[in-house]
Amino acid sequence: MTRLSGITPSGHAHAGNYLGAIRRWAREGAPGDLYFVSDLHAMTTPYHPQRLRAHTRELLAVLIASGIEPDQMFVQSDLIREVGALTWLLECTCAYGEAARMTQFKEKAGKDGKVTARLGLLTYPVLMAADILLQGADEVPVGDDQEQHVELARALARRFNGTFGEVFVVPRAVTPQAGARIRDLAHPDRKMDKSAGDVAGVIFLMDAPDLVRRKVKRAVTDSLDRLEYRPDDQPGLANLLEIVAACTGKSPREVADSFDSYGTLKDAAAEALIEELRPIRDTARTLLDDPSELDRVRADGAVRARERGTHRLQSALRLAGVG
Ligand code: AQP
Repeated sequence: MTRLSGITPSGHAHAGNYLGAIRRWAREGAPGDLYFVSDLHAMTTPYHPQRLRAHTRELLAVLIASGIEPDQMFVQSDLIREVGALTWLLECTCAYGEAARMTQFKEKAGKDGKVTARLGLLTYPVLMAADILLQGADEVPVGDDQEQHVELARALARRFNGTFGEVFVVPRAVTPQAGARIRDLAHPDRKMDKSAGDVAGVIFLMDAPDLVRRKVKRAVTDSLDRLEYRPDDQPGLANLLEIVAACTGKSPREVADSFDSYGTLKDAAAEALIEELRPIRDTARTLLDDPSELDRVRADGAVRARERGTHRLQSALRLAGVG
């Protein structure tokens, strides 16, 4: 069984990515799982080319440093010819209305979306379908916001198979076990985000320990001064408790019971994060300082991912009457 998960280099990887997703991939992943850095997905809104390249390498290094097997990962753009070709076949299978009604497109495109949004923002779910169908993924673990896109991939796979001939595995969206959902320390009303404009409340995996301490010290809590786990009433405090819980394996309530002031809890949260992230940061830094190892993993990953997908692409092209 093949399960496919992607992570977009839309910024530096943060503690939320790690505690909520990457760490689980490393600990609970099965041998058939595939992980890819979805750099082409980061191009649907304005971006900076050098930064995109650097974030892509950093994410690859973080995936390796986290313990995911290097032979299970690849970078999406290394397959741009295959993925691009399949995207075109699928775009010619997809109705405009199907793409235009995607909730994420409507949200990200905004009010004037139809006029000013990049065409790639509209068609990106079809690119995502191509990623999934090219690799023959059976399962795609996604949050609520991406479920609709996997539904589209299912619809396109069925339609293509029905119209031209059986070639694609019809994928299933699966909901991953609820992991830690880490909030922005400075704005606990929103999740920790790679592309946040204000990074004061975002703990990046590559942040130095002193910077982590400073960011956690300034985390927004509240004025109730009551150390209880109440996510609805005290989201900032709950976030710190969840962070310590995610790092120590305790429940947030147990963590709340073991502290008697916000100050000591913040110190513990900072130290827990620093220790949890230290091995990832150190190994990722070593990999980034020695580009040859990272280049080798990347090149091998590209070869394997291409081998997995090429026969499907060739069959699809032949059945569609081209190539
Ligand atoms: N704050 C978070 N807490 C827990 N898990 C999180 N993830 C993202 N933010 C948190 C999980 O990380 C995986 C990869 O995410 P993605 O690359 O698809 O990015 P995203 O979900 O859109 O959120 P980001 O990382 O903050 O990026 P941008 O700025 O582009 O929105 C996913 O499994 C996601 O759930």
